[in-house]
Amino acid sequence: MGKNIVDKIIASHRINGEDGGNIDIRIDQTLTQDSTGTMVYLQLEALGIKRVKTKLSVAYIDHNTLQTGFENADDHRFIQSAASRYGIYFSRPGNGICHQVHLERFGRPGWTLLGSDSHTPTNGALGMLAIGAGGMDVAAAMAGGCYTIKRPKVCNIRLNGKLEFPASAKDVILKILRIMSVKGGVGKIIEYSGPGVRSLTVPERATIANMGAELGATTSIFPSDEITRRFLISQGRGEHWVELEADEDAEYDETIEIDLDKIEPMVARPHSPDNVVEVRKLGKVKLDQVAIGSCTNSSYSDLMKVAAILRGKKIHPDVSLVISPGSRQVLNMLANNGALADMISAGARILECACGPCIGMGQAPPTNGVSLRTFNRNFKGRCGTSSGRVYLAGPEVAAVSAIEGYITDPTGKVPEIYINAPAIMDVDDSMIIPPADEGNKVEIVRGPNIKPFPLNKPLGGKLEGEAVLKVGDNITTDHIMPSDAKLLPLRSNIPALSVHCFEAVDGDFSRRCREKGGGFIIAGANYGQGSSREHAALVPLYLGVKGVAAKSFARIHRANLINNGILPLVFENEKDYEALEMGDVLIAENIRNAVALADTVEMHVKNKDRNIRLRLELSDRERNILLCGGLLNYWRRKLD
Ligand code: MIC
Ligand code: SF4
Repeated sequence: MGKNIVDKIIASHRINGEDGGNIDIRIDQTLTQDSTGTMVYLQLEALGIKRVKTKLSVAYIDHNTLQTGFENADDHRFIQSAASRYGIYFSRPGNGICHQVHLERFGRPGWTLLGSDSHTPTNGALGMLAIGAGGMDVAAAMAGGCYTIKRPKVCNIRLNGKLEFPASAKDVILKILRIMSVKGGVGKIIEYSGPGVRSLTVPERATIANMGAELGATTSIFPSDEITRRFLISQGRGEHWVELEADEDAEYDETIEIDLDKIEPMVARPHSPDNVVEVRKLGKVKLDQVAIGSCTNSSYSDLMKVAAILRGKKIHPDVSLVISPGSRQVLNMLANNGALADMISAGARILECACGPCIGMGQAPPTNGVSLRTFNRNFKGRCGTSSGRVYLAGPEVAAVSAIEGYITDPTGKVPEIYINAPAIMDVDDSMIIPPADEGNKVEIVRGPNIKPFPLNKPLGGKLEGEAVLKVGDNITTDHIMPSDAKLLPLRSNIPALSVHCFEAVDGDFSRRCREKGGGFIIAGANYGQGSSREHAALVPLYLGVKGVAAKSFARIHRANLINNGILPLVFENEKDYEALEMGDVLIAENIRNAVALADTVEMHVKNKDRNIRLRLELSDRERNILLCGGLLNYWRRKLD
């Protein structure tokens, strides 16, 4: 039987044999960004290593760049000094969004990448196995540990035909989200193939791979072909190219066919990226704001298309248009070829090359405001305005809509635009600082905002606690640990952050946990979808949360719970989910034995005098991590 691309990379990176469907793989590269990075480097320090063992590790600063107080700037210094000490490249604030810069400067076909950000799969566009993970997993990979993946199902999306203007790569992934939903990719890797792949540039592939995260997929991957080779040559890295295609007779667990020529402009409506409809069927939606940028859609070609649409026009007087280029390379090129001037003349407000409004760092829309964004997530409140309504679309729809003042299908409104990126891009790595040769001489700079992170204890014999919260399906990490301009500066200060845990869902949660000494969270399906932020586990740990009983979990968050010694428990009978109420007292006797050996655990609901059964869907390694009280304790023991 022939091999698909995923099989080939796993085969060349696996360390041991397969253990109950779990595979340990070697990690070639890591990336971190600042909002998860401070924690990663604190954890790396705690592992006590001298120098990272990966082939390449990069620390980016792109999320917290507002610097409204000393906190962000202090975190940047801490990360810069830790990077230099441990042998990590440092991409300075202003150099761009981690996934875009990594694609341009570092990603390599056939290699593995582990990143402390859920959109790390963007680099799957280059034929890389690029996976998003919690900070502790990334720290462990840098320390020379492997990364364990559950053997995923490989879902083949076969692309036929060719996109026709104004349809774009964003519309392809929005269409796939409509077909598969935000849960449809859980436990799967999406591998793209078919003749349509050859019509897509690397940045277009990156847009599609990027939003595979919204499907819940482990990652997405494209072949490495002649187009990949030309992209790498344009970045002065032709020598990094290797060909990587699936064998002709490769097998997949599932295949979906997409005809690119039938794709038309799409839009995701509030408040979920899979709430997708064709723009022409949307009806009239008046806009207050249009935001163009993010790791999904801020490549050179995306922004050149935007500039071409805006050229000689003015934006609608009721719309605020903000544009954040994905990297300094992109911004420099737009500045040099005049496209930036076209945007500015049209009325665009140019932001720095960073995540910016995508993570609520500025540009929150007005009360009840409607914002159209080329980003990847439109969860309620993420934009910084709880009553805000965020729609997601591609750059063509966004640019035309900024002029019209309402969400508009560009079909027939603008002449066809095709952008050919230059054969050689402007490469300037002066904002990427190599690590010190003698790392041990570098002192780590620590500001007063950096507080120690909570560390769990080995699992005891009995667990008891109240159900301190009950929530429904598809709870995102933005619900659990919100992030905006006020909260991101607190990412290295768990005690301060803990006051805001679950704030938008239940303003009393944090106080209740303190009063009751923590307890259990009761949740529906796909609990913890979205971001990789480990804070969505670290903060509940700090508040005393011992376990989450859910119908199902999102991949990265489940791993983050385990890595912090919090039990992910799955209802055997979903009726028990319905029956449980906040305030119920749950007791698990002999929990240590159950976690060590059993597939289920019985919990006694004390105030109702009944028992419920929960599944422990754990690998041997996960059992050990939970018994040790988290991954840091587990690795310390291993490294000892
Ligand atoms: C996101 O897009 O939600 C983030 C902000 O990039 C997160 C990381 C974080 O919360 O710091 C992610 O995607 O992992
Ligand atoms: Fe940054 Fe937004 Fe991309 Fe997350 S999704 S990495 S916040 S641009």
